[in-house]
Amino acid sequence: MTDFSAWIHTCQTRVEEVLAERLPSARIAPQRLHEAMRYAVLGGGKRVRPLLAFAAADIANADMERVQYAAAAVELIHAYSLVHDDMPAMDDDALRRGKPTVHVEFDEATALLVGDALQSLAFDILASQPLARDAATQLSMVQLLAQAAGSRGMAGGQAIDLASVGKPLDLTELEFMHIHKTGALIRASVLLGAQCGHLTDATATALDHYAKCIGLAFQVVDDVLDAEASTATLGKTAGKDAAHNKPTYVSLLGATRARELARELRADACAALAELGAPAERLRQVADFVIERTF
Ligand code: GRG
Repeated sequence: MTDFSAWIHTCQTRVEEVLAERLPSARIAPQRLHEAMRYAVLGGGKRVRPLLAFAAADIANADMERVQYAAAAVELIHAYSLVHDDMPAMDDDALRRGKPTVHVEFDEATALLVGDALQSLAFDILASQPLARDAATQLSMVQLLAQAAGSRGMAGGQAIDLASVGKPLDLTELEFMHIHKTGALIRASVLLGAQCGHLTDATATALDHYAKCIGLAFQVVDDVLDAEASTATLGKTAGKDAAHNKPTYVSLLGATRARELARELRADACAALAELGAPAERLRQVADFVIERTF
């Protein structure tokens, strides 16, 4: 095991433990809702957003005992978005993280409530213990996550996505959509991890640039994988973008150019870290992980 894969394993285990502990037990009423919440969140996913939060924490000398809660909060928002996105009114998918989606395994009403309750739990966790050096910073962290998830962030990006099926978006419009739908939460993951420690304005600006580039690169790679990887490898239905005539980086640029673009975005992201030296090494490694992933 390389040092990086050991680190990934440690971070994934840590966030899994926090999530397992903070998600209500399936033995507590309402049992079925709690069971479905745990089903949606535990034991699956790459945990990319928590990895970004942990990696950014290195820059700010943040205590892992604190960062783990910021990491869990972003993962809960992400999990909620996947549950809702898979529902018939949105992407209508039956497979997620290698198992039936929540509305298939349970029912649609439960899936709606799972998403709602996961979102609330994310903010409960972010607000319920000291994470930042002072209360004002912590309040700004709550606001950062709220804005990233809201109508001018992820939910807004999803609205644009739903409205653009079958429409010929150009690259600028596609980028605008993904900056919101995928990029906003990825940016929040990086900034929240770092805000658990001490940050100068210059470092925050560098991290913001890194996060924006990685958020977009993540989506470019997602588009390539949807076109090229198998359902078994992805654990979700492959080839959906083309089947639904969705504009993607692959449909606009072709897979080869899309892969090049992802690497250019990684280079741009890492250039932003140049001044930060050795503590930025994990962020460079996570950038490689995001770009080179196969699922
Ligand atoms: C329903 C408000 C609302 C938003 C949904 C994020 C999103 C918006 C929809 C997910 C659909 C999708 C496939 C988006 C592309 C990028 C993405 C978020 C992929 C899934 O994330 P991964 O690869 O998943 O990090 P795992 O399962 O590894 O956590």
